[in-house]
Amino acid sequence: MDIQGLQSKLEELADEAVGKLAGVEQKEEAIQVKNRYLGRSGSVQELMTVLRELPNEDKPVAGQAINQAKQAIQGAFDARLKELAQRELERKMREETLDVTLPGRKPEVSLGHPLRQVENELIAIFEEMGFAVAEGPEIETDYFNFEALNFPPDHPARDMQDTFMLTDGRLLRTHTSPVQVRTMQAYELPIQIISPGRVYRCDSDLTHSPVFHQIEGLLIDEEVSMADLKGTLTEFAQRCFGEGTQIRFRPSYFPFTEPSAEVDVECIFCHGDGCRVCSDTGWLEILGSGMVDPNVFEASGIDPERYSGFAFGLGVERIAMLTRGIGDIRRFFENDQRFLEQF
Ligand code: FA5
Repeated sequence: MDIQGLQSKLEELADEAVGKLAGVEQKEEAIQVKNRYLGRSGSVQELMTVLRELPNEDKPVAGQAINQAKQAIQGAFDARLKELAQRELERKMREETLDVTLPGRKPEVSLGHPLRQVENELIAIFEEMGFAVAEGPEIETDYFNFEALNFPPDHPARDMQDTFMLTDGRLLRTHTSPVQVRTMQAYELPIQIISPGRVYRCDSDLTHSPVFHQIEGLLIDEEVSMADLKGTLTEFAQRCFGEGTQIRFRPSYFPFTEPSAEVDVECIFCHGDGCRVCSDTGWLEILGSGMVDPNVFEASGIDPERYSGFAFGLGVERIAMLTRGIGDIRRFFENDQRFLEQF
């Protein structure tokens, strides 16, 4: 092939490549076409062998012609890629339009589980009244859950709380009262603590759950009397259920308090008139309480001649059911989104 032949072949190849590139619809296709002409074994590259055989005086002109053909193909390739990218952008903009006039979506803000809300409210009330928070383990020994709380072995009072036993002899605590003992043994007197936490009993119906939450209260000092217990719980009830709320004490029995009392609050639904929730009594039971039994003091090395104290234990679910108007305790543990969203 002579120089003229080479020039016209190059023009022909360049025209052909430019024409093909103008028709491709995909980037990958464009790359294939370009490689077919400019790749290492592409048609333009093949003509380099012709260049080598030309007389020396024709070589610069041939070189220039080859470069021109390469530039024309490369230019058409770049231009086509730009067009394809622009087209893709326009398509996306058309399809992914954003209507800025649509109303905004509110982010879902969780205010916590209703039980946690109530527990936090109760803790805040007691903290304002001067109680500090103490905690204890959920897996307990018989000693802390029963023995040091004046439940002798085989005493029928142990049946008051159906216990989940572990195979190693330990148990899931049946109440938060073991924290009383742990606190008496670890803290200096005077003591004024509450202890919130999960407790477990083999117990299940509309108002009883096998896992539930209690808040224990304990105050020990010199000359603490039943009047202090009544004053503290009255103040608590008014802060929790509203100004002027009445409470009453009913004699009861707990091995670790003497005397013991169950505390009822004036029914927050009928204010004492009698309704379905309070079984027409006008009162709702909310907690157990009493003066710390001298045997409990002695088990923890506290002199009952010098010190006295009161303790109480309330059920968080009970208060949550009352203040949130919930009739079935199991609702708290089912994690039904429709229920939880109401709080
Ligand atoms: C006790 O657990 C005592 N430790 C409370 C106490 C502490 C008395 C300090 C004296 C001094 P009782 O078993 O009554 O007492 O439980 C206290 C409260 O826990 C009850 O009033 C009730 O509100 C709640 N409760 C008891 N069992 C369940 C249960 N299975 N499910 C949900 N709440 C329960």
